Amino acid sequence: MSLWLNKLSASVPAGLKQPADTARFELDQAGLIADLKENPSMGDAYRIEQTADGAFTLFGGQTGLLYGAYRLITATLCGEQLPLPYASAPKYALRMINCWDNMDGSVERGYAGQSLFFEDGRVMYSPERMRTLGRLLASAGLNVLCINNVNVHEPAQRLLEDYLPDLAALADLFRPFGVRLMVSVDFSRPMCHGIPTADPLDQAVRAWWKETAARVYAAVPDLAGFLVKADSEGRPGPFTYGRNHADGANMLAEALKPYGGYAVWRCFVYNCRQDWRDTKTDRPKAAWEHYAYLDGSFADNVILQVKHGPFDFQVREPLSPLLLGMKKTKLAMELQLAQEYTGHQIDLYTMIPMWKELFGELPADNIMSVAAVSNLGNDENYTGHPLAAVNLFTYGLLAWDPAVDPAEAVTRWARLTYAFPPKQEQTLVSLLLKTRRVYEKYTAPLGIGWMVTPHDHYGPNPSGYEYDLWGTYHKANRDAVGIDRTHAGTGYLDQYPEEIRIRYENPETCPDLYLLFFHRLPYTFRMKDGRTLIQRIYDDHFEGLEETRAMAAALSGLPFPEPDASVIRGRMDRQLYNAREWCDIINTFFFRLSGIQDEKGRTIYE
Ligand code: GCV
Repeated sequence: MSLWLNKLSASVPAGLKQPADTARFELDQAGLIADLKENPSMGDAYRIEQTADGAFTLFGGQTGLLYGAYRLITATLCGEQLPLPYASAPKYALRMINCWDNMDGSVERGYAGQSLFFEDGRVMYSPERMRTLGRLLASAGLNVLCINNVNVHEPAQRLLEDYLPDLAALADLFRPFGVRLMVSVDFSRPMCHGIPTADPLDQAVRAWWKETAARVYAAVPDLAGFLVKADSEGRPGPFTYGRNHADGANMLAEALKPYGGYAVWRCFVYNCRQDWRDTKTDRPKAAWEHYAYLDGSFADNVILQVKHGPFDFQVREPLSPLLLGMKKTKLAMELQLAQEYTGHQIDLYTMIPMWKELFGELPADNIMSVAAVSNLGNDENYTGHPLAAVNLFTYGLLAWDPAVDPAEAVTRWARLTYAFPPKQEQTLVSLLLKTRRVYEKYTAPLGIGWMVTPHDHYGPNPSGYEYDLWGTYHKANRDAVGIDRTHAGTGYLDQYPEEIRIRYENPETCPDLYLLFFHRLPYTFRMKDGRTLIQRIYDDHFEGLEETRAMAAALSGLPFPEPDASVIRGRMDRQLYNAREWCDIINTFFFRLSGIQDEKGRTIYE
């Protein structure tokens, strides 16, 4: 098994309590240290200086020393020359991983085996693997781990009750790595304790949450807070009581405030029982409609966690307008490392090129955190596909410094993990950086999304969600495809600031890759390069398949060690099959509807 950690040092000895001890150990291993200077006011930040004899002095808070140590060691192992003195501080305060792990051991949208934390309704884990995970997270700069699914099912509610000692023991394991735990909570939980309501303005409910917080923080004093999915896909929430989401979030924030905890409140709220005949409702508009008017009414320890796009982690979505519009509220952008719609950790899909586009558009001030749905599980290599680990590592790097260069980040991961000779490293890095575009080419075209197999979300089914309840329609007919989301259409684009609206509203100037997200267009629409829309769809799909074949050939020439080599080969075979299915099914779907031939005469099935 290859992990980027393997070369950082041997395992961390048991019994370490403080991040600084871990840092000292790492530095001793590398033999680089002259001195560690702890300065609590520096927090996660650090500074590296070099003495005349070449040894290093590291300055930082406890966690700063840890991050500085990892930076120094990775730079040394990667042959990077850090410009000295070197100072660094994270852009985002909470750099979170959200696990969607259930207590029966399953992982919702998990593609790397079973849960690392739970089994058979109990908290159950290997302490050794927890320490490895702690080091994986810390070495990537990540500092919050929410261990249970946002869909909180029995018995996960009891993590704050009879399982609290287990939670405390787990928190002890992660503390040396500067990783604080977080727990997803069930908004209706007071009702299981003799209170007839979960109304956030009810005094008994508020008192119950305060008592709960007091008990929880007595056991886990550094818990990062509670994560909440409310009024979303059947989860309970304040709407039942005629209250809004500020009422709900502020109630939890009040309970957490004395302990420095955050109420992290997800904004994934939409009508998931939509009638496909209803043309008035447009799902991407939902989050804005539920939250934008509440801007300024959230407590200062509430963080609204917003998915990066207005739908749900599709290959291409514009940045959610909520992330741009709520200037008086603390926000976190939510990403998904788990490849739910992007190939299930079977198909290669390196996310950093996509994230760079998103981070590049985020406003500077009120986005104080980032969260990513975990791609981890109890598979030996933690991420199912060994190359999916690049997403965990580079997410951490970007969460620390969104200015990081994608090629540099992927190279750092590749060098630490495999240490290939330069030419082969270059092949691997450029291949990984291409994977997102390749996947995008052979799947749903030009921002339309959703043409996946319903529920499972792997493989093509162009009309699978067309007459369903989820509000995800493309309305392809014999002439045209897509939804008009401009002012003249559903009005979704009106939720954006002027400069962004202008970028997308005219199909003549809208970037090609977003065309079918924002517009309904005839197949004969002329793209900027003169091709018709239908020809562009055919071309992309054939290219995507060809490029997958080329990637398979390139990968097979790389010297991966076992067992990675076999896993990579096996998954690539499955990706080749998937890419061909997508290519042929999407092309056939549009050909049958439009009757328009491929200009290049390639095989499209009747
Ligand atoms: C955890 C999508 C996924 C669900 C997930 C949900 C969410 O609908 O398919 O599995 O539930 O998003 O983000 O809450």
